Amino acid sequence: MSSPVSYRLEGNIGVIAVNNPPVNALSQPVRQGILDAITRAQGDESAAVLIICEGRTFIAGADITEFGKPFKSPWLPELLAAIEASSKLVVAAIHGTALGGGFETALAAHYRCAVPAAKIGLPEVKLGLLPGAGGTQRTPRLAGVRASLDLITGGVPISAPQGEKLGLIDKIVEGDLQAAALAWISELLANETAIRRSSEQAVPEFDPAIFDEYRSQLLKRARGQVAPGYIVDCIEAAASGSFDEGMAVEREAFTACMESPQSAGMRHIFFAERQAAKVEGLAKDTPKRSVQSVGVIGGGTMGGGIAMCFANAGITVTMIEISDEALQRGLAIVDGNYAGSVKRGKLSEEKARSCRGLISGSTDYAALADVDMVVEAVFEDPGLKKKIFKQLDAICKPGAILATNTSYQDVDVIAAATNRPADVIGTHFFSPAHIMKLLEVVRGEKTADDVLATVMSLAKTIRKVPVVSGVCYGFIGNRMLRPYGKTAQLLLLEGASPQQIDTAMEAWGMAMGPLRVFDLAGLDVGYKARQALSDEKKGDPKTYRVADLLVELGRMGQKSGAGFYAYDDNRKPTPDTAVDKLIETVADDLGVARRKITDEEIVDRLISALVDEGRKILDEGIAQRSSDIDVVYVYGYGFPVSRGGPMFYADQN
Ligand code: T1G
Repeated sequence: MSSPVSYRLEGNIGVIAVNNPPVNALSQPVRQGILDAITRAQGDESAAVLIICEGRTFIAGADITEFGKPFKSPWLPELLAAIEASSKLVVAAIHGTALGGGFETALAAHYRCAVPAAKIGLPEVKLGLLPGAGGTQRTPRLAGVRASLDLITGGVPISAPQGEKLGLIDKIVEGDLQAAALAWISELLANETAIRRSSEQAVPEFDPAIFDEYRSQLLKRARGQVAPGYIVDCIEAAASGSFDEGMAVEREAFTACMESPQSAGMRHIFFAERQAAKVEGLAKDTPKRSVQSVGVIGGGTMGGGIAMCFANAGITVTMIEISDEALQRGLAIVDGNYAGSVKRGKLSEEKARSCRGLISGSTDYAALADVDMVVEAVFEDPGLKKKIFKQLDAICKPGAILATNTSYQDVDVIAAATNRPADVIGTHFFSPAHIMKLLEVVRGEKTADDVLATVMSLAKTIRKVPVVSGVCYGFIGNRMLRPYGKTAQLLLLEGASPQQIDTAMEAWGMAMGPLRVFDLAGLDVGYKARQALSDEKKGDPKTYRVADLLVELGRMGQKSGAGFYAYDDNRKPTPDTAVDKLIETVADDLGVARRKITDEEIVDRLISALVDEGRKILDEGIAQRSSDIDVVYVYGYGFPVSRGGPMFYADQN
């Protein structure tokens, strides 16, 4: 099999070209090919060496698929040492995203050039790792301590121009990268530019207090994560000792992270997210419909957020409301969200203005006659949804995709209200829709393949993480939330307080404990749903009596200032003895003996409730694969990514 790395002379410059699609990952053949090429260059007539990549990006990292398997030489740090030791000038030319081991390879070169649109970064921390090939040692020597701490503990790529400002990129080149890089190398040679090895540079001056300052910051920002602390240790070693000593510290820290369950969980989610975007049995080349304009029915919190998702991706949006007053309220929600995004630095003023300019409104469905897709986002009233879909069926052009943003309703029943069930699909966004990344794509019985393929692709365009679900009550996430919530109610009656349950789950890693989640969502939501059910359908009163009594006392949760907790004006939760007394009374009424319950039991029973329902969802074919369920819970329900999702966690423990 031919090597993914080629070597040739362009004049007096040796060109090492990597061609390992899709992202030029540093697989063993790539590492071997680069090593062979740099070794060959030492003895040939080249005066300098260029490392460049074909395809869409410079090397995007070590080959993550090799992790956890027996190691095969050459070892990346050794390869990078050979590049840096080259007796001939070595230049890396960057396009696309030079990430992780890819950027470490560029750092081992003596100089780096990049096109303006290129990005560089060391995102290993997002995999529960740290740069394991000198990134924690070379970066501080070029960019200084603080920038390195920010770049490596944050793991967020930066632009090439930002990299140039930090001293990580030496030249931004325009036009054809290879031609510009070769011209620049010739210039360097003509100027007899000295070889500069980053490992030999001294770390620029820094305040030694920065390391402990950073460690205390991480206690909050990276709660429970292992890798960030190690990263600080490595950068501190770079700043206080020799390169070789620092490399030894980095090696030990990298091994510790690689062997951690956290990294296994985070790597699992990395691949699970990409796997979820693939629909079994759907041909990769299924034609997709063009979606350049979208209608959003409903200008509430969800409708406003959904409108922004599309506008932020450059798609024009028409928001429909029942009256001008409701429409103005809806557009005001959008304005408020954009102002918030600008205030938080998520969007520039200019970007916010251009996106907002793509959203218009109407109270007349006729405004939707030419849109390519409609997302219905009214409240969960099945009769109203069916009425709306009848109207859409009559008004929208043939081929328009009709999507419902329902959390629970039967998409097939909604589709049956139209004469075009093949064009109907569920798109379950999560609140706040312009921030939450998960999108459950609910495939109806008659949903056409091209409609599904279009929406799965569109999800990526609007920067969502799509997961396909079949039709059932609550789809994947909310269906699993029901036994989870019921178990929480039982634990309350059996003796655990709301704050004990929530504190135990948040200490375990959940972003928010179950009772705080229900207070946030509103206890009246479940109450209304239960009112529509017969006693038999409601199930065991132990699983809902407390919540119902709270609602009947006007305690709907955060929105009413009290639910399982009392809330101050800033919505800060405080345990409420009135709730404790109510729980005790209900336990007594229902004959539930109370006892001391350990945090371990709380975690075990609540996670088991999720996993057991997840297994049923898999058995029924509602979810395609167990890793899809993990993606749903990590991206939609605050499950800790370091534990890999409920199904992965259950398999590991
Ligand atoms: N290894 C193996 N496969 C990878 C890969 C990698 N590093 N990165 C991407 N892929 C696959 C991915 O699974 C998908 O496969 C396809 O490429 C397209 O990816 C020693 C230890 C580069 C920004 O963390 O962030 O280096 O599904 O869908 O949206 O210190 O991929 O098509 O079969 O994501 O255009 C550090 C991870 C590794 C970068 C492109 N590097 N990758 O995004 O495409 S650890 C990373 C990404 C390391 C060193 C350490 C993104 C991307 P398939 P995609 P994209």
